[in-house]
Amino acid sequence: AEAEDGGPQPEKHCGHGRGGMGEEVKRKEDQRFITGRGNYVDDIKKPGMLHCEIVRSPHAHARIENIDKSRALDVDGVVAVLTAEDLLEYDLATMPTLMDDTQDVLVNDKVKFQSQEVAAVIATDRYTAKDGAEKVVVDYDVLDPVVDAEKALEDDAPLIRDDIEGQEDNHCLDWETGDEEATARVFDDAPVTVKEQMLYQRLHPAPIETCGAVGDFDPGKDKLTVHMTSQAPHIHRTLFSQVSGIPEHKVRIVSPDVGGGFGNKVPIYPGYVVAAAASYVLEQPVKWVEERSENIQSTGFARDYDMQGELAATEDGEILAVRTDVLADHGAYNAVAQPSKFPAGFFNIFTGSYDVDTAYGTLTAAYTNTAPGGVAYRCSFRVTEAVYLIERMVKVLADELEMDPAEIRRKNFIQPDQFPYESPTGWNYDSGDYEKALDLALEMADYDDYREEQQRRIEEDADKLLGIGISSFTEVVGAGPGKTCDIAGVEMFDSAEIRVHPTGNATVRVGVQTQGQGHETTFAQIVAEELGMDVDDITVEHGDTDTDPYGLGTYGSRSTPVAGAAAAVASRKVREKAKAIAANELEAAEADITWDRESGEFHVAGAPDRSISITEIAAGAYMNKPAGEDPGLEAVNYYDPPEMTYPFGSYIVIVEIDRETGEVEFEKFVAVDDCGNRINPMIIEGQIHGGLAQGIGTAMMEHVTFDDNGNVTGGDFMNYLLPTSMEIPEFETGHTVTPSPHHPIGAKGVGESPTVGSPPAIVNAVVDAMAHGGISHVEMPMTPDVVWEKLDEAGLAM
Ligand code: MCN
Ligand code: CUM
Repeated sequence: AEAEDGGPQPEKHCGHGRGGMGEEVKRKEDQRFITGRGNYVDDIKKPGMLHCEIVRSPHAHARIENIDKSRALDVDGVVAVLTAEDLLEYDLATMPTLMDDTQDVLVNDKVKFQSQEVAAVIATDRYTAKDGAEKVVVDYDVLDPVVDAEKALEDDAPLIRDDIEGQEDNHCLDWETGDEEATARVFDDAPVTVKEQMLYQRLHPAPIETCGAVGDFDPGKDKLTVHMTSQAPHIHRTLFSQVSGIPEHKVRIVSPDVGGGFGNKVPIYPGYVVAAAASYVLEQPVKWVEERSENIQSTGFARDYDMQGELAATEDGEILAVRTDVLADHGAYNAVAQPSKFPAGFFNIFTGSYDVDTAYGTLTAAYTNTAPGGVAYRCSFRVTEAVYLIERMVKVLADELEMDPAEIRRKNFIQPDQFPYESPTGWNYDSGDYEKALDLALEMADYDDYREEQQRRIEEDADKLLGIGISSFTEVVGAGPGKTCDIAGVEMFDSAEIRVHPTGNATVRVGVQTQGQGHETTFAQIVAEELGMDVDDITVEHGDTDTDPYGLGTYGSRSTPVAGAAAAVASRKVREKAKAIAANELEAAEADITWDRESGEFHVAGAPDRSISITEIAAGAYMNKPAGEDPGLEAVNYYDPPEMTYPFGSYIVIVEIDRETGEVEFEKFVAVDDCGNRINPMIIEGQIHGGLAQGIGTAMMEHVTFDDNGNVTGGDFMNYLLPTSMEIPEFETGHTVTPSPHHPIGAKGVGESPTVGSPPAIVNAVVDAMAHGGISHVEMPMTPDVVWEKLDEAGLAM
């Protein structure tokens, strides 16, 4: 799919003032967002619309003995109370998860986590629905819960999944990758080995907008429309159709403006199904929107990987092998949202940016009495965990060998001429120049000066310690290809459709769905670049399965690598057709017509003054088409990527630690990213700032916790702490450009890089400050009390 002119060149701002690739076009969508004119699910109002409130279990593990609806039904304005029994009639009591498990829509027999959905109250307004929900009487036989993955696998642990035939314990799945024997041999013979245990704690994506849906069954048309907070409307339509038995062309999913997704809006939740089912049963629209605590307590969480990392190395710091063993908490169901053939997501790339020949990884996952999930939150399907593991381990090794952590990275990096590079777990990295990114970051961070300052403070026994942390991460984004990546059997491709209208402007429809990433701007920029049009003459639409081409949705930073490629290829198809019309209009032979990227016009070879733009050609396509050509000027492309893309970066974090309080302050925060050719540098910068803030939240504050009775103790914003502008330092961002060789415009994804790359840099910085006291690891979130205990352990507390 190479353009005849080779496509945009790296680092060349080739927007030519029309808002194409590389220009800092202001986000088109922001006008409506900042003037309060966005249209979110909760803004949708339909005549006769009813409201749904879900009754949730206060217990983490309990058998339901009886549900008494009568008092709720007595409440004025309550229209219906639905339980599993009612849904069974329609075969809707359970739903498949994205990993082929079966989850109760409403609990049929046994509650498996606190806040699980037990009944739904439908009423004329939300307050009445809530009043009704309080009057549903549920008798529970409370059982012992287990909320810890390790305890869940002990012999005497209560069995959670007695609904699965033959299931005798809480074991969910095993996974392995790499070569066990070869790795063991290297470890046996290695001059140096290091080992560390680290928990990547349970997080929640916590988007500003919680999840919600408006189900609207139209008996006249026999059609179900569901407006819902969805990162993947098309696959959700397919699943809705499969579960409900309503033919797919009679189901329409609309994802309107979405107030942040971060992975939280990839799975299907019981609330969506209940709203749709209730509207089907009652033949009236039904809205369900969850509250904050419902969102944190019941929808897809992130991480919860307890990882052991090991490195084998030479005395001078050459890494010989990587080994890891993970205990994963999957919650009550296996509801991880990731390509179905990858039970541990893309954790496979745990050898990171380093040229290591030998590696082996194993994972055991357990069921616990906690909400199901395990993917979301800017993670590229477990790459976050993989990057944390390897970047932490490299620091551990550097400290063991008393080597500079920048130096040890440089020594082990995969070199630019080694790409395409196959990792020891069989993954093919497309391109990279890791040393260049690290060097730029070191320079921006005044690395050497800070190292001296750090030493000075140690010698002077200063009140505040200085720590310098590095992370040189490699990401993998842009799933498919379809042959290896699928969601519920549907291959992971993506799509774009372009229609150039008679008056010379265009509508572009894509199979992905923005939640704040600025797609209405950046997809228009790709098309503007490829067709020489002005970005303002292009409208991007998405999120409506009735009109958009099928696509797999936005997550895993796949929109640019996959749908972005589709937009470029579709543009080139339009250009191909436009060429014939240009020849006709310019009264020249088609063979003499060339495309000039600079002017964005077709030219007649040898006659530079004879040129024509797509805008002018559009009229010709409808009003003066050449003989033998079909009318119209449009194209569609379904793009199955040949490979994923591997963005990377180097982050350097410098912290000050107060020896009296354990408080950590950011002195400097440098982020150098490489996402190949850049579409909109300003949007990239915004993505990086947001992602770094979330990385800080991860490292310093966020943790979904439980008590022994299975109560969620970190289930609201009083207890689940998100960083605000007060906790976020100034970021210094930089970039290098290493284009993806297989992507039509050389672009890689970037949306998740900052959240993937920053937590290990932050932890490495805090560890670095205390390394002279013998500290090799600090668990996240690194709240002041956690840090102070480590200071105390190292004899550094004051
Ligand atoms: N971009 C660019 N040039 C590149 C790469 C990307 O200009 N070389 C632009 C894109 O055109 C797009 C944005 O950067 O406008 C992010 O692109 P990409 O990396 O392809 O990621 P996606 O669009 O697929 O977004 C998904 C990613 C994920 S998985 C999470 S989680 C996340 C994130 O984006 N959720 C977000 N960023 C978010 N930002 C906001 N505001 N809200 C969310 O919910
Ligand atoms: Cu992994 S969070 Mo994003 O993929 O939607």
